[in-house]
Amino acid sequence: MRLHAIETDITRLAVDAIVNAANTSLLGGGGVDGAIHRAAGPELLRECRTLGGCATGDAKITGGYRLAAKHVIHTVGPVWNGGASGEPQLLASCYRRSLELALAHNVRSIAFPAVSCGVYGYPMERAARIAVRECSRFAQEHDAIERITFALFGSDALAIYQAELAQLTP
Ligand code: AR6
Repeated sequence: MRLHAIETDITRLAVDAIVNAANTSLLGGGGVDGAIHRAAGPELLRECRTLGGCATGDAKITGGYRLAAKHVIHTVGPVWNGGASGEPQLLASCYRRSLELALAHNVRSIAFPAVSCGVYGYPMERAARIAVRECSRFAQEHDAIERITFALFGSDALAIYQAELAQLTP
């Protein structure tokens, strides 16, 4: 399977790119964003300052600096507000835009956290369905993306993603 889910700290993964669940400023924050900036070192923030922020649903790419990953793809997920404010479309766009950037930068292995599922409050089941659907579609259309890892915190998140992945037809 080119798509798989594991329970891990995403900052430890030696993949071509890890995805950051950032905010529109791209200047750091808590959660996975804080962990990525701590592990990558201050050079990451320096590069982020040059990017002019990022719109919700879009993504931007930087170097990985002190991370094992070569690149960080910063995407901005929607804040959950009940689901009728375009949240599903914006979250789907995060995955697609991240994968388009990956393709453009010869990234063959990429790891995603559960974008929007922390302080942004997106329900994990709904987010996992979108993440798996978008990544699966993209991988089918683009052979250059060899491996997509969902790097998750907690056994509950892992079980939810594994249930989604199990529904994909081989
Ligand atoms: N590795 C993998 N997953 C992680 C890690 C890690 N090291 N740390 C947290 N998670 P969140 P959001 C999980 O809140 O909801 C930031 O302040 C976490 O358990 O990091 O998109 C940004 O600057 C959760 O399941 O991102 C924004 O302001 C998931 O990653 C805002 O938070 C995402 O949680 C973005 O909120």
